[in-house]
Amino acid sequence: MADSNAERPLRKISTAFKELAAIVNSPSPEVPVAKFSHACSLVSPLFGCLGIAFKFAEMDYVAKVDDLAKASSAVSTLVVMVDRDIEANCVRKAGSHTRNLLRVKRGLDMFNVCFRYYFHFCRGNNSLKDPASKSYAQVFAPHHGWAIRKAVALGMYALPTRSQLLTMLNEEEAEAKIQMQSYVNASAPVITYLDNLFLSKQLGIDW
Ligand code: 1PW
Repeated sequence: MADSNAERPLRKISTAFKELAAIVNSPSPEVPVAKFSHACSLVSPLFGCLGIAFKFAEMDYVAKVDDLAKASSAVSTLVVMVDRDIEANCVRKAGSHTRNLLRVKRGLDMFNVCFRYYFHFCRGNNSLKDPASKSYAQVFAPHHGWAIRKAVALGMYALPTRSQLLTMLNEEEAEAKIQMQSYVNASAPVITYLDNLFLSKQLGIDW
């Protein structure tokens, strides 16, 4: 049984992304960096659920979200943040806010894809290896070198089972699916918004 007093990360994530979706779906979207980085920080526990092999992925994601949170004290919206990096000519520089934003976007996208695979191909299957491998292959692998791809492939053998994951998320199967679907729906327009932000400024999204 799910413990009603414990944290339920999936619900927090879906609520936060519904709020972001409402902003990006508005006629002139202004996404506050603080609100965006807070929503992204709620996703960090999902990386933490993937097992010890993915500790490095969690640390990398958390560091990049922290960088965006820090940026929010000096810049209001994501557009302003990206414009500042363009002016400073540092968009692609390691550690730039814009570069970190692109990496964080991939993290959001990976869970979006992972949850969708989970629904369509893994009914009744207790392993997370298929949805996790497929979403990694689709979203991150094209941007990672051999060593990282190899480490991730090995980590796939140490993923928790679906039941272990549900226990960590403190959810029953049915409710978890509702919350995952809600994240899939809400994060889609947010991810599209971010892609369009990069493309509209001719920054590209494949680096
Ligand atoms: C749904 C389960 C899927 C599990 C796979 C999770 C793997 C996520 C990828 C994490 C990669 C961590 C290793 C760090 C890589 C960095 O070199 C790279 N960061 C990312 C997020 O791609 C680039 O970072 P940089 O050079 O811009 O600081």
